[in-house]
Amino acid sequence: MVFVGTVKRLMMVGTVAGDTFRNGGVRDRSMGQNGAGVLPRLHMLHTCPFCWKIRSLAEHLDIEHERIQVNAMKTKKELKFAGDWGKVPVWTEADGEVVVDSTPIMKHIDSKYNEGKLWSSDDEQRRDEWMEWVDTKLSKATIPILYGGFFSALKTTRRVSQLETFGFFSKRIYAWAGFPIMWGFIARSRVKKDGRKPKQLWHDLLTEFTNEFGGNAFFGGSEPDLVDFAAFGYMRSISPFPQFSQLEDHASGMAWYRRVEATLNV
Ligand SMILES: N[C@@H](CCC(=O)N[C@@H](CS)C(=O)NCC(=O)O)C(=O)O
Repeated sequence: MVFVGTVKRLMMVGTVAGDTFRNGGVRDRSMGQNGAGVLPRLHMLHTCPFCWKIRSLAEHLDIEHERIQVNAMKTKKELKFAGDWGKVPVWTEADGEVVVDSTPIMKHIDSKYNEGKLWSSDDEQRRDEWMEWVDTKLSKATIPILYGGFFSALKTTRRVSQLETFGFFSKRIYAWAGFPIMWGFIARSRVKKDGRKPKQLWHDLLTEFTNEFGGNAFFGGSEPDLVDFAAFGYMRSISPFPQFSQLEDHASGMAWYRRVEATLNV
């Protein structure tokens, strides 16, 4: 039983994609143990792609907030204050309002701190379709590029064990057991299913996305919008890893990435 539980946790650390985004939204307004505070708080994992969406948006809007890096093996326990959700990112307002699920959190932040300007659009159908595209296609491309090959997975697992907070034993278990699990079971089956090499998959997705700009600098036009920040967040989550260099030679994708990056207050 303990082993099964450990394996399950290992599989969840370091990018678990594929959610349907249906359960999100404002969770509760109670001021629990982790409720009220001075600054808004972001419970996160350093290597979680969904968390990078929120970090990037908060940096763009220059929202002062506290980041709490949860123990990667104890997410459920450390996020108990958010009900049964059990996943990062979780955003907690200073008044105790808890919001879960990355895209609903982005919409919430934009609406509360920015009058909803980044989500407002003349073409809501296009915006919604592309947000869905970003949240399914780009989110699913993170595991293959990080874990899709033997050496790639080994490098990623080492880096995750350096970046995340673990206990003494779980860090070592993760560094050794996380690698064959992520590589063997998850990433390889995704790569096989898609049929393309992970780098090619990213390049195709970046081409498809930037082609949609219609000659503009961003998806949102002359300024980035929430769809840009969601896509940017997924791409940025690869930046702490050596595999990011595989994305750097996609010219239009990288030019867009740098343009979005230039709007952040970091
Ligand atoms: N749909 C969610 C997915 C969040 C998610 O899967 N987070 C992962 C880390 S990348 C997690 O916390 N997993 C822990 C678990 O499932 O127990 C979102 O967009 O926020």
